[in-house]
Amino acid sequence: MSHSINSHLSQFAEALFQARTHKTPIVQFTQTMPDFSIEDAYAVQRISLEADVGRGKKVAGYKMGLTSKAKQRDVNVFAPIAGYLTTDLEIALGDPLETASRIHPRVEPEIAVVIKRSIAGAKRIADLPHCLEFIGPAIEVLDSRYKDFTFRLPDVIADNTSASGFIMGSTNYLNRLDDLALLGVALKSNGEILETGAPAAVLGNPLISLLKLIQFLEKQNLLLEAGQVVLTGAITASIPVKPGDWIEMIMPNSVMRFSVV
Ligand code: OOG
Ligand code: MG
Repeated sequence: MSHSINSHLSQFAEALFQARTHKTPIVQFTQTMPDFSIEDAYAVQRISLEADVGRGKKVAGYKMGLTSKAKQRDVNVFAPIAGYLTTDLEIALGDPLETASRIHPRVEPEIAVVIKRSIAGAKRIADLPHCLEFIGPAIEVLDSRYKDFTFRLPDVIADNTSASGFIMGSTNYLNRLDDLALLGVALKSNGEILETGAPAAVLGNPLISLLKLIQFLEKQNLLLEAGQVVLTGAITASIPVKPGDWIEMIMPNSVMRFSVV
């Protein structure tokens, strides 16, 4: 990390915070600073997390992103990324999604987990199920703080992977982990199916995404703890939403519906 960039990291976190607060998108950092690195970007994300905690927010868990080819193609960035979730980002199932507090929101279907007991040293999928309380459908709300919802890899990492909200479903697939990867997902907008997929799109199995997150956190001496939520990454491309839309995510034994206002 060069010195000149290092001194900019707090300013970058502040610029992203201002963009989020005032709903004014900013120019991608990589446009003006081509050597802005992935390491710098995670440092900006870390500064934002600490600032959010300083503002009284609480960490709800973490998210993986760009874990499916569909998503990677969607935003033209081809590597998995991780971000954090705060409790205020959760939207209750059935509540309307507000656009007024966002710049250019999109939604995407995911598999989420809730942790039952701390997971340390997990190496294989088989190490995970007994540590989970829930695994099931969730919808993530994204809102890039960059102009035109475009970015390169370090930009989107710095912007906490576009995190803007999440809605947890209630159907628990813990007792059908064997076929979870191949359970169908459909995303509808105003009654029309816009995206379909299966959780296998996420690195072959969303639990592989969870393993990647655990390993990423372990490098920072962090553990997933009981009650924390993890979004494993979108199964399909995201869809833009606007006031008046009616969104549905359908999976076996699960329909999640909300309106956009
Ligand atoms: C980046 C965040 C990606 C996912 O699930 O793939 C993400 C973006 O698309 O803005 O959350
Ligand atoms: Mg996502």
